Amino acid sequence: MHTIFSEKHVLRDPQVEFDGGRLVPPWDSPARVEIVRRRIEEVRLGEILHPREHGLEPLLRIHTPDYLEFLATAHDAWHASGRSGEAIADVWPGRRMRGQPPRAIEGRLGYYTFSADTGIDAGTWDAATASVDVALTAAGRLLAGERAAFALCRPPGHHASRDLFGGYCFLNNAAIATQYMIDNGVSRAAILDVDFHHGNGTQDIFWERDDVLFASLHGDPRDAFPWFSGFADEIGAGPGEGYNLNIPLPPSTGFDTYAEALDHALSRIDDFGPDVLVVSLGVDIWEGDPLGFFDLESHELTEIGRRIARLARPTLFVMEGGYALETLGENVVNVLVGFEEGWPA
Ligand code: Q9C
Ligand code: ZN
Repeated sequence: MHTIFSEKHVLRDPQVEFDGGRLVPPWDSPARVEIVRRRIEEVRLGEILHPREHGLEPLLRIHTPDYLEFLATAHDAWHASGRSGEAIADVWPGRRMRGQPPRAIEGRLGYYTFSADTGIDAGTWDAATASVDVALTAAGRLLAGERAAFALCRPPGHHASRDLFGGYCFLNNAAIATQYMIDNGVSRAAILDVDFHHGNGTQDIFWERDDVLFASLHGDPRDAFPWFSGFADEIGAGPGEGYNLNIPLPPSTGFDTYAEALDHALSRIDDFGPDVLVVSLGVDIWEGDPLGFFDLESHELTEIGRRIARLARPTLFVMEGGYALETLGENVVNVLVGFEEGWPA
C-alpha cells in the first residue's frame, strides 16, 4: 500500500505542553512521523508519495468558516496582543456562561478549544492544512480504485470537531477525507477509530448522519481523556440514531477483550455495508504507551490489521495518536502489514 506523507508536519513544533501541572515537551513531536516513515521504508511497505494541495473547500465541508479563520490567525493575534510563546488557552465557557466568541484572542482561544494540552505555534496552521492534504490525497487513491492507502498525518485529527480543537488535533483529517469521498461518489462510509482515546470530534461531526457510521474502541472516559465523551449510550441522534457505536474499555484491557470488542464493531460495519472504510489509526493502544492504559502487544496489532482486512472494503488508514517512540514505527506498520496479509485471497 502507498503512504502519503508531507515534510510540512515539522512546521508544527511547539516546545511546551501543559500536562500534569507542569509544562513538558509535547507528546506529539515531529519525531513521531519520521519514525513511522523510516519503518515503512525498512519493511518496504510501498511507495511514499507527496500530497497534492486541495485548498480550503474540503475543509469547509466539515469545519465552520469562523473556526478556520480563527485557526489561521490565532498565533499572529496572540503575538500582536503582546504575548510571547505559544498560544495556550486557560479559560473556557463553563456551564451557564455565554457560549459566544469574544473579541480578544485570549477569550477566543478558550472558546475554540476544549483542552489546555494543545498550544498553537507559528507553523500550526500550515502543518494542519498539509496534514489534511495528506488525508485527501490518500482518499483520492481509493477513489481511483486502490484498495488501501495510508495517510501519515500529523497533526492528528480525531479530537477536532467542526469548531473545536484539542487533544493535539485542529482539523479532522479523517472526517474531511470521508466527506471528500462522499462528495466524489461514495454513498456510505464507515469510520473505525482504534486510537486509544475516544474520537469525540469525529463522533460530533457525524452525529446526525446515517450515511457515515462511526465506531470507536477506546479507554473508558470515566478513566481517560477526553473524559466527557465516548460513553456507550452515545448512539447518535435524529437520522443518525444508531449510526454511532462506542465501546469503552477498562484499564489493562488485553487482547481477548479487545478482539471481542473489535469483532463486534467490525460486524456492525459489515452489516452497514459501507463503500469505504476509514480507520483512525492510533497506536497508543500499545501496552507501553505513556498516554494509554491498554495491554496490547506489538504482534497483536498485526492481528488487528488482519481482522480489519477481512471486511474486504477499500480502506483508508489515517494516522492519529501513538506516543511510545521506541515502538511507534513497528506498531503502526504492524497494523498495515496485518491488513495486507489479511486481505481475502
Ligand atoms: N495529561 C491523540 O492521541 N492529553 N491525542 C493528555 C495527559 C490528551 C491524545 C495529557 C491526549 C490526546 C490524537
Ligand atoms: Zn490517542
